[in-house]
Amino acid sequence: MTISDESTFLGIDLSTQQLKAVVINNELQTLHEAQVQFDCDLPEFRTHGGVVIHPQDSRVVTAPPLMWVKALDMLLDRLRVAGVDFSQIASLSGAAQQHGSVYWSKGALSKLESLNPDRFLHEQLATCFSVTQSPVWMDSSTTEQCRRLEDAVGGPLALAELTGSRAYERFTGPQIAKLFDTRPSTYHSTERISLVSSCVASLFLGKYAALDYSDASGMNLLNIHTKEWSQECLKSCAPDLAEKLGEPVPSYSVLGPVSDYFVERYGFSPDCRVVAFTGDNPGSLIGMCMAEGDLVVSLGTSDTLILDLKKPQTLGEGHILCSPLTPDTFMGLLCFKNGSIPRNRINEKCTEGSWQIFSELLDSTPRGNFGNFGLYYDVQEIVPFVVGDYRFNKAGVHVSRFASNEVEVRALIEGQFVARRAHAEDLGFIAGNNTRILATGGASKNHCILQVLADVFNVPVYTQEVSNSAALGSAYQAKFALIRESTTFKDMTAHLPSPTLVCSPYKDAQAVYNPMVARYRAAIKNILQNK
Ligand code: XUL
Repeated sequence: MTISDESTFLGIDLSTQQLKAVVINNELQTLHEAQVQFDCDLPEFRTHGGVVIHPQDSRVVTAPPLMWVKALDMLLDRLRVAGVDFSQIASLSGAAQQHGSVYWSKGALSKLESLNPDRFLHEQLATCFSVTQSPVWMDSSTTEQCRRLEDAVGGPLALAELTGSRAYERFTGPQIAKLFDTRPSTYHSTERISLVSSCVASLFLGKYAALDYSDASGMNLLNIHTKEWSQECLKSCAPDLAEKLGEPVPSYSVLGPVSDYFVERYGFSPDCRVVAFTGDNPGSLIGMCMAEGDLVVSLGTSDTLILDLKKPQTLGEGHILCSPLTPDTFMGLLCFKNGSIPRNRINEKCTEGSWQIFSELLDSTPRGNFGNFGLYYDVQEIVPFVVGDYRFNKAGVHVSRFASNEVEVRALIEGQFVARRAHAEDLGFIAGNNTRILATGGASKNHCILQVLADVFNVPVYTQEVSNSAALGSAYQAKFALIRESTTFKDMTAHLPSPTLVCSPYKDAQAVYNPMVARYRAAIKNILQNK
């Protein structure tokens, strides 16, 4: 499709709790947004926070793929009501929560290829999933499969060198291995395995969409250097896996035209192109328009850090993913499950839920918190693999509580950011003169929290008026994929407003927080040894 001044681009983001869409114009300005909240808009699927935590084993966390399908029907209806002219959309792309897997049963492809535009998608695809509860990124039930995969390739570091990560419980390879171990006949009755991202792309395409390199890097299966499946890894997880996954493609690939279903039901142009979907973190990297040296810190349900890396480095913890924008570069990713979960709990406990008082308490304590230090993990953390509350006084002695609410509040925020910094440094992050932190996510609205972030990293913190970086990034990718032969992403986005400086570090920040990072490393070593 040729792009005109009237062309628009659609970006989708299927996150843990909701499905969102943004439509932008040719100048990359937002025209329309819509969203569907899984818990309240689709209560029949009985999710909490978009997921089901299994009562008999809380490490098992899933979501029904049919709920995501039904959400797409609703989202498109909401866009229509909002006045979106679907015929102007030149291309669309999307992002989704990473690592989750969708299992299509035998015969699903022919259903996808012959969708009837008079009926909802969820009615027609109701029997298309061989696994009705898809494992999602919050699942941590595959430790056994992780060890087996690491052993198969020569240990955790060898796996990290090959696939960008040592084995992680939520990664798709160990998840597929668990399905094969525990339900082999279900595995065999599966004709295709999608990531959550490529599942949504498949709906738009009306056939199975290829996985993109960036999201495929979150599976422990892709050789991130050659961009091919690692045969050793596939073999260790399950038989005939290559054919169930299909060939991965660059994230900016145009996969084909939108399916007739969308043309006839919503009035999409038959020329509208579907661009490969990717993970929400790669999508955010695009949406935040990261410049060299930037660190994106997203403060949401989970806290995630994104680094732009020219070269991958072998690592103990954290992830290296193929870049969604360029063929030969990489991105570093760290994901901490205990982001807003402990922030909300400590806020409830210390202020009965008032963020205003929380901020006042944080501001009333000095940097360094009189030597008190705390780490709070409500749920099993990914990095480090610990759970529980740990409080230490000035003398480094383990204490069960702090003397005041203000000390507790500061201990939480300092402890979180000191941990984020230690692991970012392990991943290759070095604060230089031009380094900026681009903060996003719910807690980035709180300047007192961002001041602690600036001080701990000793780096200025900026924010952007981007409420949903992954959906916006997908809309940018939709356009970029059509014009990348003739321009760079940097040029395409050069006219967009620059991020706003919100906090600069205080002069004494390094002196206060460098020792605290060392203290964190020692505390974690100790906690892990005494587990
Ligand atoms: C990244 C991760 C999460 C999900 C959540 O590794 O597990 O950030 O992508 O959406």
